[in-house]
Amino acid sequence: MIGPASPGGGPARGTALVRRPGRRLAEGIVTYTERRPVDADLAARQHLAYTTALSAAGLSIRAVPSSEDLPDAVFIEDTVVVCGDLAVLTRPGARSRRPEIEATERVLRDLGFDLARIRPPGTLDGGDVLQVGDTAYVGLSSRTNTDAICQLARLLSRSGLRTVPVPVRGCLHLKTAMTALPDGSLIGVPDWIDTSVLPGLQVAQEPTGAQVLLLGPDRLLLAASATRTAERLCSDGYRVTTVDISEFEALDGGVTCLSVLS
Ligand code: CIR
Repeated sequence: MIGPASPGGGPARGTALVRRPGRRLAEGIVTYTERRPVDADLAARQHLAYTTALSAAGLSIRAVPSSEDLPDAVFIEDTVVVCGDLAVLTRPGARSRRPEIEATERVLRDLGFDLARIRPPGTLDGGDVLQVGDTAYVGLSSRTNTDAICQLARLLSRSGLRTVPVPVRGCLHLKTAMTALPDGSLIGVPDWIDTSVLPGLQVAQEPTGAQVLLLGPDRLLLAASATRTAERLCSDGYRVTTVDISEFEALDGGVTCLSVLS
């Protein structure tokens, strides 16, 4: 959880950690999409609209200082896994992203989190960790390895969570492929994950991935690119807000990767 330290001890709840994109955003890593130009001004406006949508949902925003030297730092989700008062600093699979951890760590320390970290030879991106109730699904992906999954499983077991590794293929992270709805059901793109280890998966066949961020018991934030999923979830009775994040999608980013929610 992220927020100002609470009077009762431990960090306060209901906060979103974000990191503004820098001017060199276009130099971010591209693995699964064809590289195309990224408009830094448009990206800045899209990021502001994203942050505004989080505020409108009642979250208080805590910004980690942006960095001009780290093009992928806007994808802050990959730097930490938060579970209650515990923040597990990751060790990103892409070496160029490892310096991003420092600024996240400083803010989390300020906020009073209990800090732990993934150690070598483990590599883990936060985008591979989906917590649903007392289960943490962790993508075994091109960025996250088995060693890190074992380390994370040990850390999360102290908070009563069980860890289920989920092989991921054809997309960057587990949360690109799948996310959870407020009732705990899973939704995503079955071609990109090993569904045999999952209790069930509603199909959301979107070209850019699962693209659903849970903001409350009936409130969801979706990427504007996920049009069919947005229509379906609206008709299922959810309050759906959409945001255009095209400039981040161009760098393999999705709607969850721009924040860490508590
Ligand atoms: C990368 O390749 O690391 C970035 N360009 C995109 C990271 C997206 N992160 C996420 O979906 N959690």
